[in-house]
Amino acid sequence: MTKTLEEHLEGIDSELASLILKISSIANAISNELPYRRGKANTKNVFGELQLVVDKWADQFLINELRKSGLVKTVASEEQPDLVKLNEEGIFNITLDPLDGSSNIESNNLVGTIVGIYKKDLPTQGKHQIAAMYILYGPVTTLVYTAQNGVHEFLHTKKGFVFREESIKLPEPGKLYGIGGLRKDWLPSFRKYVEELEMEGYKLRYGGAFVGDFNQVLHYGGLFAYPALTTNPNGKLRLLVESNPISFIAREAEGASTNGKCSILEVEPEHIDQRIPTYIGNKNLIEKLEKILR
Ligand code: AFP
Repeated sequence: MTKTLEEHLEGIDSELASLILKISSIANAISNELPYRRGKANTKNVFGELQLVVDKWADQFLINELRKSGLVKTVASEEQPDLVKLNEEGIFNITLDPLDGSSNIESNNLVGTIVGIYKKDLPTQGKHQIAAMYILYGPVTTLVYTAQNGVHEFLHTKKGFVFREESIKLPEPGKLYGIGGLRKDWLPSFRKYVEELEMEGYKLRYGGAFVGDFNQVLHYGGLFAYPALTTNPNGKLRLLVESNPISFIAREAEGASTNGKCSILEVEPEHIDQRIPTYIGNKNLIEKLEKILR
């Protein structure tokens, strides 16, 4: 019989397992609301981006449910200007991108939820995560998690999340690349590197939701980047809520990440809304890229 997420989590710390299960149950509720919570909220987040009704709702819903769980001390969310304190006795500190890629809602492309889990106080380096996960609301809702026990994927079915693949590793050689920002704004050295990837047969696939674009790299191998731009040296992605959890999952899947100089997981955050140039993928591709960008 196929294992459920709950059964798969039996081997890990019971409080961490409860937290991952709690987040998985919330994800289902979010996916159910996507057809109904449409339109713009006429407010901006701390990054100056217009929020959607569904961004704000998902953020509040997740925070309220995490508060009720009693397991979480503090949350850093993409939709909140400051750290949100939940329970003084909570064990975990969480980073949250409640609805990554929400501008994809209009065109019914992929969106997801990204979570980083820490015991240390936030903000701190991504290497201090004890677990990370994402949920992808695609044709099938899937959940990917690591609790430093490999990277595992589950499919949402009538029985809840059921096991799909264990100990996923980025396939070698990779097949795909997906890169954000305008090509004219990429650094010339990076543009040349991408041209070489194309010559080697890597195919472009870019969907505009980090969680979906990374999920392709996880399954087919290759490179995802939201690079440093001549117009914006820090790129677009948020270190705490986006780049760190995905870098942590990539490392567990035998991939790597860099900001151009070092692993993203080593970067000491200076503030919670810090952006970072983000390059994630197969180790050999990241090593080659670092040599070019350093
Ligand atoms: P939204 O949540 O505003 O859609 O942004 C998503 C995101 O932060 C990340 O998920 C994507 O990789 C990136 O932005 C896409 O940015 P572009 O729209 O510039 O391609």
